[in-house]
Amino acid sequence: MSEEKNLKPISEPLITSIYTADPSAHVFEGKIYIYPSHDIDAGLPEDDFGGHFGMEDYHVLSMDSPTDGKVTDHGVALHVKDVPWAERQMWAPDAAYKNGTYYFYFPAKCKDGAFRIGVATSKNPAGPFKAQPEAIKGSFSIDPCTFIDDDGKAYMYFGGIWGGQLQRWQTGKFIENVKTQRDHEPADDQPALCAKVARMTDDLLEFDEKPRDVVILDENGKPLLAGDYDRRFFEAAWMFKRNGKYYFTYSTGDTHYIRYAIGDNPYGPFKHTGAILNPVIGWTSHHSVVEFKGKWYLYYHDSTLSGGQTHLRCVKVTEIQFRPDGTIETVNAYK
Ligand code: FUB
Repeated sequence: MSEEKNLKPISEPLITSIYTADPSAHVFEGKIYIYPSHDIDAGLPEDDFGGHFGMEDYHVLSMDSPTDGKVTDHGVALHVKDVPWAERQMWAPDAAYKNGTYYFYFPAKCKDGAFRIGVATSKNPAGPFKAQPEAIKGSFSIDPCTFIDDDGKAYMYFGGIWGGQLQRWQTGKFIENVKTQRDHEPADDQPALCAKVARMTDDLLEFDEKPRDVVILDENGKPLLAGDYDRRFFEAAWMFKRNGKYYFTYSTGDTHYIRYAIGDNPYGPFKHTGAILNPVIGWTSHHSVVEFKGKWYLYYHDSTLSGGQTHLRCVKVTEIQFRPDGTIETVNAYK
């Protein structure tokens, strides 16, 4: 990312008192609430499996407006010690609202070394949240995104490859012993691993069906291949709907793009359309897209606040523009 380092960021960190990442933004009670990861230096060595991302808790942030620069940090909303099933690594979360309750979704590693996804609830969008005693049954991997469609049906999109372990669940059972994070990844000429989607139960606490593949098609209508590193799904699923179209958005991980693919229903398939965000300073890229008062905003992170350290990131926001055909103008985070 040396080129980006010589340029000026288009946005400043929303908050500098703590490191934050993976911002999931929602409009609740007329404000923007942001549900980020809370990055810390846990003193863990960088390894092949993302062990250096040793996060222990979550803070919720809020803003009256995405552009006024005033951010409230509501403090600790959930700590790993208060989650009976989780042991470590509180990674990228999301939130949803239904019938007077706020739902907070988060991945964490269990004692067996597998990531699972949990849910915690509160009457307040800023928490504190009380965790359910068990992880969501049938959940695995990382990066939950919960999307509630106009008909009230809710869906969870999730998954991440390499350190996110998606490749270790292809048989439906967790493969425990691997030598590298890429063991069990498909060959380059095979279809890429897909994010997963499952409809949620009415109470938003469990999956209501077995998770299905989120298939992303190329320009010829063929599923993207595992070797299509610039476009294939890696992690950071985020779904939004605009003008009746479903936008499945995600990070390409090791090639550092945030991309989008458009479909006609929540399950897809989705046709790869383009990039929302070009690579940022830092290794990971993770985002959300939200509409506020008729404008659309991209919440994202980079590692500028820590001078480029992979695991110490800061969340930012910028407005995005849609063209008349529904495509998105790609954001360069530095100019
Ligand atoms: O924050 C830890 C992990 O890094 C997230 O779960 C991924 O999406 C990546 O941003």
